Amino acid sequence: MHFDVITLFPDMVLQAAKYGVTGKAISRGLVGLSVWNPRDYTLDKHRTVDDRPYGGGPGMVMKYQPLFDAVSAAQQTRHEPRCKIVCLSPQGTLINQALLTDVSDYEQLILVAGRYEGIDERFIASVCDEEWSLGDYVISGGELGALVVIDAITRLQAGVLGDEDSAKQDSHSDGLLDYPHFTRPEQLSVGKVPAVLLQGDHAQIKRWRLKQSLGRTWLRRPDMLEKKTLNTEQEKLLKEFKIEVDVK
Ligand code: 4GX
Repeated sequence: MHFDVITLFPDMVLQAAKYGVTGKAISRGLVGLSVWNPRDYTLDKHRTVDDRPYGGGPGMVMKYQPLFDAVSAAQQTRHEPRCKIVCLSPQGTLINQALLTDVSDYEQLILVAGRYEGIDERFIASVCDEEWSLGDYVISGGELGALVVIDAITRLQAGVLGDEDSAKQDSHSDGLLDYPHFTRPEQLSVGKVPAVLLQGDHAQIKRWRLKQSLGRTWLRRPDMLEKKTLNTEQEKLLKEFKIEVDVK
């Protein structure tokens, strides 16, 4: 996967992408990242990327031409057949693990990170394939959205995570929340590690973890459980969890 980010703040994206799993994946050549500044594609001496909105109102709007030329430059350096152009905005489809998994086998993802009040609608309508949103809140620019998308998709690329902590084990990958985690010491003043995790019975540990995942999803995210059909084993574990919380 090669990521191209169209942004007025290219250093923000490059610096943030240096850390952790994403940084390692880039340095190992498992994913690629390029940035394109629309200001470099302006044609006037003031290098203008924005202008006042037709119809009036507060704020500025990003102009069509510098964005169009920046995206064209990103497309021309590589000619990947499986390429998607995505604009980050609060008007977009809410992203989730399933959507990001669907696009994880694309060869190129061009992410348009806008600033100001918005982008000329003719650019969104005629150049972008999709509009994606991080969530129902407003941030100051699309860069953090692009970084979230890059991070989440990079984790899904082959060879990025070790086999042990494969992306298949991530919360949300099977439509459930993660189970609770514990590490040393066994005893703290605020509580002890559940006994089942200390006994080494791996079938029992697996059963306990699945029960916790189902129970937490039921307690915290009933909307996620409604979208899922549980098998007989999962139904049984969730019933047990409900009885256990009732007793406590
Ligand atoms: N999830 N923003 C983008 C400028 C903008 C406005 C309209 C295109 C169309 C956001 C979000 C988000 C604020 C980033 C407005 N660009 N991005 N920006 N929520 O709030 O992704």
